[in-house]
Amino acid sequence: MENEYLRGILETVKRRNPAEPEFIQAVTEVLSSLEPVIAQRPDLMEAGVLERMVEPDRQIVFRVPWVDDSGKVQVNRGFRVQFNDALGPYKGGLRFHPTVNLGIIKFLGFEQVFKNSLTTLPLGGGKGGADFDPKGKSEGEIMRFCQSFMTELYRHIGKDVDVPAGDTGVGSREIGYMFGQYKRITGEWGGVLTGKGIPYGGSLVRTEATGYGLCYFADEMLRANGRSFEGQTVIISASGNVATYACQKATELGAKVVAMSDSNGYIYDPQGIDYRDIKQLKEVERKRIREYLSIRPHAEYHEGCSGIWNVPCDIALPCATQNEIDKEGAEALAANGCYAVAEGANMPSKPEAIEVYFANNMLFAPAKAANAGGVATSGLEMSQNSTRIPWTAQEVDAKLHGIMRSIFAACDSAAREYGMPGNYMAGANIAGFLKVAEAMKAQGCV
Ligand code: NDP
Ligand code: 2IT
Repeated sequence: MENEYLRGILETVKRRNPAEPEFIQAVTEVLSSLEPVIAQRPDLMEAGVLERMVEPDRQIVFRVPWVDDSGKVQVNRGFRVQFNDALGPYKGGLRFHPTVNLGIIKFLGFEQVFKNSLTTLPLGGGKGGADFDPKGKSEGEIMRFCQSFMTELYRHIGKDVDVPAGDTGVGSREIGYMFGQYKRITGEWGGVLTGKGIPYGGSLVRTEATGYGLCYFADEMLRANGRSFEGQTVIISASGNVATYACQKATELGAKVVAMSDSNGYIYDPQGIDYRDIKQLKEVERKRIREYLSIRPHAEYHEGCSGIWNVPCDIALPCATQNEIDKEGAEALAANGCYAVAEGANMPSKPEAIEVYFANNMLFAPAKAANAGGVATSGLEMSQNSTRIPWTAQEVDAKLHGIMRSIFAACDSAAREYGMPGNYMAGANIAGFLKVAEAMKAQGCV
C-alpha cells in the first residue's frame, strides 16, 4: 500500500487488534482497493470517514449459560458487533461454530457493512454468534442454547435497531427458537430477525437466496466476459445452505456440479450432483456428505475437504468458510483450467489465492458482492414484515435477480471508473465504500 494516509490507518488497526488476523486481512483488502479513491476525494479524508469505519460502533461480548441433557451447566461466549449504522439498522447474521471469536465476528461485520451498501437497500452492518458447536447436540440442547443466547441479545437488538439472521450453524430452526424467546421476553411480534419460517413472517426464497444470488451474480460476470454456465463443469465446496442452493441454480443455468464437500471430505460424482440429494442428506437428515455414496454408489468420497480444489472444473464456487482456498488450492484450480471463481462463503480466498486468480486472468467474483443475495432478501423480508404484505416467490426471486444484476453493474462500473476494468474485487470495495462514506460525511462526526 503506497498511500501514507491509508498505511497509517492500517497500522492503527493492527496495533489495536493484534490478535485478530482475519479482521486485519479484511481491512487490508478494502484499504488497498481505496488508494485511487482517496487520491480523488480529499473531502472524505478530511471527514475522517475511514478512521471511523474501521472501528465498530460497539462490540458486545456476553456469557451464554445453558444446561445440557445430562444436567451439567455449559458456558459459551456470545458476540454481537454492531459495526456501522450509517445506511440503516445494523444487519447481519449469527454464526454458531466452535471457531468463533471476536476477530472472526469483526471481520464478518466489517465486510457486511460494504456488502449491505451494495444491496441498494437501507441496511447498516453487523454480525454476531457464539463459539457453540451445534454438531451432535440434541433438539432440546439447541433450543435451550438459542433461548439463553437471546436472553442476553434481546436488549441490544430491535426491528429498527439491529436485525440478526442466520449464518454458519444458524438456520431456520435456530432462528425460530430465538424469535420465540425474543417474543416471550419483549411481548413484541415484529421483524426483529430474518430467515424466519414462512408461517410466521419469513420471506419466500430467503432460504435459497444466497446460493441463487451467487449464481445470478456469477452469470452476469460470465456473460459480461462472453461466457455462461451452459455446459460448464462446476465444483462447490461445502454442502450447507449456500452450497445447496448454488448447486440447484448452477444446474438450472445449464452447468454440471461434479463435486461438493463438508469439513471432513468431498464427493466426486461425474454424472452431476442433484441438489435434492444434498438437501435431503444435509438439511433434513443432518448427516455427513460421505453418506451420499449410499444413494449414489457410483460416486467417489475422498477424506479431507481441501482436496476438492484438485477436481478439474471450469468454475469454482467456494461456499464453506474463510480462507478455505490457499495458494496451492488456487494454483491447482488454475492448472486444471478453472477460469472463474465466485465466492459464496465470506472471505474464502486467502490473499495469495486471489493473487493467483489475477495472475492467471481468471474471473473473480468477490464475496461481499457475490453472496449479497442472502442479506438482500433479508432486507426484502424486513419490507414485507413492515408492510405486513407478503410477496410471492416469483416476486421475491425477481427482485433478488434485479438486485444481483445491479450489484454486478455497480462493481463493473466502479472498477472501470477507477482504472481497473474487470477487477470486481476493487469495484465492490469502492462502490460499497462510497455510499457508506457519503452517508457518514453527511451525518457529521458521530
Ligand atoms: P451452513 O451452516 O449451512 O453450512 C456450512 C457448510 O460449510 C457445511 O457444509 C460445513 O461443513 C462447511 N464448513 C463450515 N466450516 C468449515 C470449515 N472450517 N472447513 C470446512 N468446511 C466447513 O452455513 P452457510 O451455508 O449458511 O454458510 C456458509 C458460508 O457462507 C459462510 O462463510 C457464511 O458466512 C457465508 N454466507 C452465508 C449466508 C447465508 O445466508 N446463510 C449469506 C452470505 C454468506 P460441516 O457440516 O462439516 O461443518
Ligand atoms: O453473511 C451474510 O451476508 C449473512 N450471513 C446473511 C445476513 C443476513 O442478515 O441475512
